[in-house]
Amino acid sequence: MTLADTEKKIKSMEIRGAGRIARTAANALKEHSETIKSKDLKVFVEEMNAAAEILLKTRPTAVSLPNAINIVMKGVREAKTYEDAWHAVHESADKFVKESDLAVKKIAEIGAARIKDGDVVLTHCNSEAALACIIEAHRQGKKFEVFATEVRPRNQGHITIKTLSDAGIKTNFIVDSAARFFMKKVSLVIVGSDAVTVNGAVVNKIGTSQIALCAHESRTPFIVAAETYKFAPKTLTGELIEIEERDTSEVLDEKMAKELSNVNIRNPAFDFTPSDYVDLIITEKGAIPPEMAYVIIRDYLGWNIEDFDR
Ligand code: RUB
Repeated sequence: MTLADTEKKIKSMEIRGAGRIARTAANALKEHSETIKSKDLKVFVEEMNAAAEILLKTRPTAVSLPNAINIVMKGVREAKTYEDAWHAVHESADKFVKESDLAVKKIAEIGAARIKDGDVVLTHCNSEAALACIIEAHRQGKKFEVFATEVRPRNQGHITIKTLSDAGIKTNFIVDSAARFFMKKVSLVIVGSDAVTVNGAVVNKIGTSQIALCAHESRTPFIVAAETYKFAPKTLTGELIEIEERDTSEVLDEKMAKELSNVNIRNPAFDFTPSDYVDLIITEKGAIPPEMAYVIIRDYLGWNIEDFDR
């Protein structure tokens, strides 16, 4: 796949979900390095930086994207020779993809342990990490059922119910606004994340925070499955996560929208769930309270305030 194809597929959401976006970007940088004809280090670094910039702009919210790009580009920017730079891209991209797959497997093991016989699990959107926990619990023979939301406007819930159904898991499909209606029946909410901030707030698909609020109201545990590369280093400086606002045509038919001259259509793709509504974040390093997000960013991802230009 060319860099332009990858850019298009991420922007159009043919490739979507924070983990997949990150792995695709790492692979895209590796593949792009093979198309660079020059063996001059400066030219190579410039062309790789340009590719990284293009990928960074594809979607603004999923922090896994800049984190993956930083991991792959670190060795390129530090290399003293063209050969070192070329090898750095290949090694770091392969390592990132491998570790990302392993992280999801580890999260699945830890998350599955939170699901017990008789549970009713609600999930929102289509998260590979959250679904991995549910599918692993089912593989272990636990008997439970799932509520999956529709996820307007892009209907990622359709992908979720197909995956759950194919896995043989009893699933109820509901519209997003029915989450509170059914929350009394739900014993556990599991969602994924596009970003976790230093204060433990979780950024995920629009509607997640409403579900968290309902779960809080009915004392239903709300857990988040998130690899450590979903944690956002730049929030150490107080910087906020940009919430992507997508095209209004996803929400309302363009013809109808044109007729409604007094109607302003809004389409934020993600929202923030404050740490108060999050019981646990399951990472590949273990299940942590959201208050430990700072520790993950500092001690595990290795970021300090000094790493940012002031
Ligand atoms: C996807 C979404 C997912 C997270 C986590 O949004 O909100 O819950 O990305 O997914 P979109 P994963 O469809 O707009 O990309 O666990 O697969 O990384």
